Amino acid sequence: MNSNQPQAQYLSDYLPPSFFIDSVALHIELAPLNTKVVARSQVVANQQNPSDQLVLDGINLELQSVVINGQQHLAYKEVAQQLIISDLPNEPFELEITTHCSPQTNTSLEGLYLSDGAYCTQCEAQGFRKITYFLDRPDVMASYTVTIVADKAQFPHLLSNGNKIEQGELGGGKHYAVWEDPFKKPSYLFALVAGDFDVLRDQYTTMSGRKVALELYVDKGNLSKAPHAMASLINAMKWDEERFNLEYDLDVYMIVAVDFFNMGAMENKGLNIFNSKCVLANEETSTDRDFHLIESIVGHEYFHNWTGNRVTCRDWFQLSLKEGLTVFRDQEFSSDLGSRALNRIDAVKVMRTHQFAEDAGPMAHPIRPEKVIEMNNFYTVTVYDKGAEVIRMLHTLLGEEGFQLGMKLYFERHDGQAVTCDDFVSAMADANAVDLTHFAKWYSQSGTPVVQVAQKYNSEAQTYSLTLTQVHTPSGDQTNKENLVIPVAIELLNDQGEPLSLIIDGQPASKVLQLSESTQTFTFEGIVTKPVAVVFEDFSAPVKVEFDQPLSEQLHIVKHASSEFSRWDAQQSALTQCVVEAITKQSSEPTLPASVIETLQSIVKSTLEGQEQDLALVAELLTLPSFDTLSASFTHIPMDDLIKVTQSFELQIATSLEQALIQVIETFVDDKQQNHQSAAIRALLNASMYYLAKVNTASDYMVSQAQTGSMTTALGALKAMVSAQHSEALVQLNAFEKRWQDDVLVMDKWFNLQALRQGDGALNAITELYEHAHFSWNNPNRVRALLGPLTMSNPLVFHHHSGAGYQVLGDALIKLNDINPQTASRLITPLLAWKRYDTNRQKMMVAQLKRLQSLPNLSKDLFEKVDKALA
Ligand code: B3K
Ligand code: ZN
Repeated sequence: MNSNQPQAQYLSDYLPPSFFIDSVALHIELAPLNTKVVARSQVVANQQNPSDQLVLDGINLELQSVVINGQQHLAYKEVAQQLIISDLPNEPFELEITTHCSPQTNTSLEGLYLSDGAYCTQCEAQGFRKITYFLDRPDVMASYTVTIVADKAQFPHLLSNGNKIEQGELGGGKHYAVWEDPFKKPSYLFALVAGDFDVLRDQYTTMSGRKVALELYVDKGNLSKAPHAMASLINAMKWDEERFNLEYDLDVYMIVAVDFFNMGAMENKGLNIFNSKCVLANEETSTDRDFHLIESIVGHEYFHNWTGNRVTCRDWFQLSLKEGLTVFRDQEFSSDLGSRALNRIDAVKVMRTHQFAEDAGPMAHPIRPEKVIEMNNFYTVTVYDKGAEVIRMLHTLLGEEGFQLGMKLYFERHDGQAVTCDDFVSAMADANAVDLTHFAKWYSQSGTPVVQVAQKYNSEAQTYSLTLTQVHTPSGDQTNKENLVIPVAIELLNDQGEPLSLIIDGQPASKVLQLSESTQTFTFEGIVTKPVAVVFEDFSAPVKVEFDQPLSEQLHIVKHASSEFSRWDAQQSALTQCVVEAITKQSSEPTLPASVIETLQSIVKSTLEGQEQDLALVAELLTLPSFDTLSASFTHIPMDDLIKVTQSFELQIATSLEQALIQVIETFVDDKQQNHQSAAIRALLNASMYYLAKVNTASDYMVSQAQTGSMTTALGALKAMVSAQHSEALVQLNAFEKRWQDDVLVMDKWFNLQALRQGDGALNAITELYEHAHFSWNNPNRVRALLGPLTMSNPLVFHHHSGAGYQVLGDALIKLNDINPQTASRLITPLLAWKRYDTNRQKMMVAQLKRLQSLPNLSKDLFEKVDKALA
């Protein structure tokens, strides 16, 4: 192997650190090109893994001096992103390192950088090493005292973790603040912010009566967009007390919104830093999705205070310890506050659209990865979302009470420690006196299991049997697979749609069957007529289900299942089955079966008659599975057929529902209020407009929504018009741009819509937007707003047989490789799946991957993915 190639790290090589840093005092003098950082650390040798050299991590730092116990120290060398210090004292010692760094030229947005003139940091996973030389690993936990010095007029707010213990004036217009964090933490939770902000203040009294100051820092002029995030924070604090008995622990909780940010947000202790897109909202400029997303991300970062910060990860392979668990917690938060069914639908869409694809491609990895080149590449849907599904399965198996007992024991054992996923599972097992050894294999096995379901009804014996078989195929990273413990929640419905009692061996049976062997049969007794089985109710395990269930049974579930989620799920599988059959049969005129159309019609009819409880669920029931979800049914994606069939089915639905949908838009009116009921109406109106645009009707209504509707319906109308290539689409897009040109976050929505344009010339029109005044290659929000939808949600243009779409992505990745490797690495995903396309497309996708591979300065981030994809 070429020695210049980035090296992989392995979970199996974990060793404890040779030294600990108990406390560190940072003195940081901010300057755009030359920030001075003095780090004074108290260093103690770790007798468990002794070494006579102290090896510190550091990237892009200019070293000024190394001082040990007050004496200049010269026994060190700087090599490839490390500082190796030798001739160390035998006793604990004080190490003072002075370095310079350059926030202004740091376009990676990792470490210390400038966002629109404000200093901010992003240290997870390994960004602290861009600020100072340090033991930048999560099992080194220190207490921090931070002094920040900056120009007072330009940077009136100087923030860091913990509590402010001092502040004052210095000469030359400068001032300083000193922050102390009483909780020991790993370096990835360090944060610093300096800038000029508007502040929204509030207060929260915790369950034990402590008062916590809440502060939300936003760019000047944005205060009107802060209240929703503040309300979400208060809801999250209250919810975590009520459901998990967890209370906040510092005197202040700060959130800062910045516009230049690689991800959604970051849970730094006491000082969360957020992408402005995930904080700022008001009723005029934001969609219902935005409001929901903000609530869930504010909750997520808050919940990390216990699951992540108080108990953190021993090493980065354990990332799911905090992320899977915290996603589970934020999903529960959103479900307790809003609609459980819709939250479940959202979560399952992420699994089926993105996670299954990841598990089927070259980046497949277990939720606890075993081999990593660039850690930032592992903040994945597998670690986060499949990780949350694994936690959810534990919850399903142990029940709420058992799960909470496990959480309690986990905190009793590990508060203040850096631990492993095994520690978490042990706490769950011990608190419930159960053996979870077999279950724990979910942490080490990648790939999506398939569960085959066979049903048999015996009318004489009045028994109904379900035979479940688990099948595991080798994934890109792992050939040997083992059987897993799979919870299979079921419901049996009679022909009236009523749920039946479950009796096995004469005893009432749990509705959660446990499949742990290769094949098991479960036989239910006292079943007088053949029932309809709802299997994997609420997606009780992250698996693909193969069940040759007749269409009529699936539609029976759509009508009658107790779980609203399962109604939607059955509808999705019925529609998927129709798409797959049309493609397999190669019908020249694919036709949706009449029974499917009738089911859709009856759903709209009962909606109009006021018999459907949740209109947002109706909107979901009317919508075809996404292109990516449908693609998951094929090993080789029949691109052109899939596009043809879905377009044809959408048109058939539109034609047959046209009159009913016109009635829908005439009956339901958007009152522009922020509550679930109003949001549900908007979801239904958007689903209706999407179909109506396909049959070129209700144009006036759509134009009026685009111009005067709420942000949700305006975007719904525009999306409907753009994807139907409606004659008014471009005129309305231009009008929208004029109206919102001063609001960057709304302009991102406009970029989203532009990226969905169809037809000849669409790709050119999209790339011309690189020159738009609002577009910037340095800002991940702008890049993602344009290239995200183009590459992920516009298959017709991106996968055009000319390969022009792939070329556009290749060009963008080459540019971003220099500017911001993390953003590049997120955008490359569609190219990684090249093996799933036809030979012509394969060749063109590979050509782009090879272009990247040949770059002399290919980042670790892209290297890891390109290398795996081409292996
Ligand atoms: N923990 C951060 C993500 C950090 C990503 C580093 N590339 C946000 C979150 O999951 O809450
Ligand atoms: Zn998280």
